[in-house]
Amino acid sequence: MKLYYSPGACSMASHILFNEWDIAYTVESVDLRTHKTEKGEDFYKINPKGYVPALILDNGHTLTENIAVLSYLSDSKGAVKGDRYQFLEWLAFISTELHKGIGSLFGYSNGPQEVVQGIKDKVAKRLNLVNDHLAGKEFVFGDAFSALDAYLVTVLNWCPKVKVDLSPYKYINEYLKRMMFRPSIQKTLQQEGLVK
Ligand SMILES: N[C@@H](CCC(=O)N[C@@H](CS)C(=O)NCC(=O)O)C(=O)O
Repeated sequence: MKLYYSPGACSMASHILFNEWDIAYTVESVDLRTHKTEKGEDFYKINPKGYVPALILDNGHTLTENIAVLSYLSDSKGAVKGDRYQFLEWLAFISTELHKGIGSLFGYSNGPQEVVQGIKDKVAKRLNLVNDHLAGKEFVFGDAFSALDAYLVTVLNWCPKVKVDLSPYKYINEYLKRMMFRPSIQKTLQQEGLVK
């Protein structure tokens, strides 16, 4: 399998899973401003959508969209342990509410303050739900690390950069601290050049 990624972007969730589950993989980075890959290819020719993640499967097919890519990786490892629909519910929530909510703040750093505040207020409501959910839990879903943790850690990692204050969320902070000790996460952060 080959993953097209950009350092620290949502594609990092898949990268974490490769390391967590010892999946054989290669990666190639994409410059999301020029849409050129590390090898100088036009990324639009690989993924006409122009965004990461794009996962090239061993059968040559290209899979995009985090919900599909993370479900595929989870299924290939038989890693959805528990109610599949609850798993999908969380995956959709992280993708459409958190990823798209927090992620949209990157584009608005100099945007109108009322727009920025409106997005932040909505994100805060979603983070409150996550915080309550994590009370007394080690992982987002069930009793093992899953794609949901890989994805949640990836999007929470953006918060300081877009000035979303995580200090009010006790359980999220404790969770993040634990997750940051995880070898698969440390390794991925290093491979993507985000820590030394
Ligand atoms: N709907 C896609 C969105 C993926 C996405 O937002 N990718 C961002 C990085 S986190 C990106 O590549 N943005 C560059 C662009 O849109 O051109 C998914 O859920 O996988």
